[in-house]
Amino acid sequence: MRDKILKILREHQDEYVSGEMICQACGVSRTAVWKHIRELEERGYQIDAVRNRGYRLLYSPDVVTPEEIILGLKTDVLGREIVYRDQVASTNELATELAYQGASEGTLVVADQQTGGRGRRGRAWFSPPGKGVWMSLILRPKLSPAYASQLTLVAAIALSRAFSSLTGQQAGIKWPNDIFFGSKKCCGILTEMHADHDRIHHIVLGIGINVNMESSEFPEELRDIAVSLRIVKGESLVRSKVIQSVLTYLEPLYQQYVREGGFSSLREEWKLESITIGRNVRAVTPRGEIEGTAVDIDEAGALCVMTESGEIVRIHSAEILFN
Ligand code: BTX
Repeated sequence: MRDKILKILREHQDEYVSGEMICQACGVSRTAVWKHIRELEERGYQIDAVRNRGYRLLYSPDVVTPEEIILGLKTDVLGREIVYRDQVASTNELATELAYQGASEGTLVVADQQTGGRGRRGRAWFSPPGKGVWMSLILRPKLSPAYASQLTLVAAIALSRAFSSLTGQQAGIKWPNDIFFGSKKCCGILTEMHADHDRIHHIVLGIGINVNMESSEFPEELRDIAVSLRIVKGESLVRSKVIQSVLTYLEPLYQQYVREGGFSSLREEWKLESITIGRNVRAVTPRGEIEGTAVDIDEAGALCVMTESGEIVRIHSAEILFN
């Protein structure tokens, strides 16, 4: 209901909309309308209310609530259900719980702040309030578990494209799960799945995006390695629009990944967004370090590194450092 009222106020931003008109459009009482208006105000919206004239929206805050994300979202599946929290330990954790409870394909879990945001291998992900997009999508692709980790690569294509388009600057993928501008990271992806031997039950695709932080707002240890879309663009962005853009770029790529059975048909598109191929890298793997030049990505998404001896090593999981 709040979504509907907000939509009406948005459509008439330059004029007052009578309480009566809202009541009729929404099929609720005047008292109910007034209650929803109060709730919107509590969430930071400024709404002018004038006797005998009605309501006018003066200001919308930069929030990542469902009503802001839904308005103008053009996807069919991704983000059609949205679960929002002001604060959560980790959206991946909450999304996992909801997935086990049967949440539908495409459900988006989003929080203003994470108190225990995680990266890979138990690392922490800095997720302060009001500045970033901390979100997880619940996906249920009918694929074998072998393809699950490839979803990270598919999402990376969408994110890189979305960020380039939002900022006007070229973003790029650092294999496997980071999006960079130049030598600094603005986004990380954490894909977690629940599967049995032959099928995926669900994948939680976690995405953390630094949107509006200034350099000084990053903790000391991240200042040299992290960047936000705002720093790159030179002006702040509306976080709900960032989410909409990501979902819009991701949906067709995700559908292709499901239809074609994995990442391989998207390999060339991944390469166009990559900042990894052609670089001298050090890959820190569970079985030791490999140094060489990243020369390709294979059909399964493994990074192909040519060592000094000319041997090509396929790397499936590693920490990549640029030399
Ligand atoms: P990663 O393991 O590849 O990267 C984690 C590393 O990135 C950290 O050790 C730190 O050096 C650096 N780092 C931490 N926070 C930031 C930040 N805000 N910006 C840039 N660099 C940072 C990457 O893991 C995957 C991160 C996924 C985060 C999302 S947020 C929504 C969802 N919920 C959740 O708990 N995790 C995911």
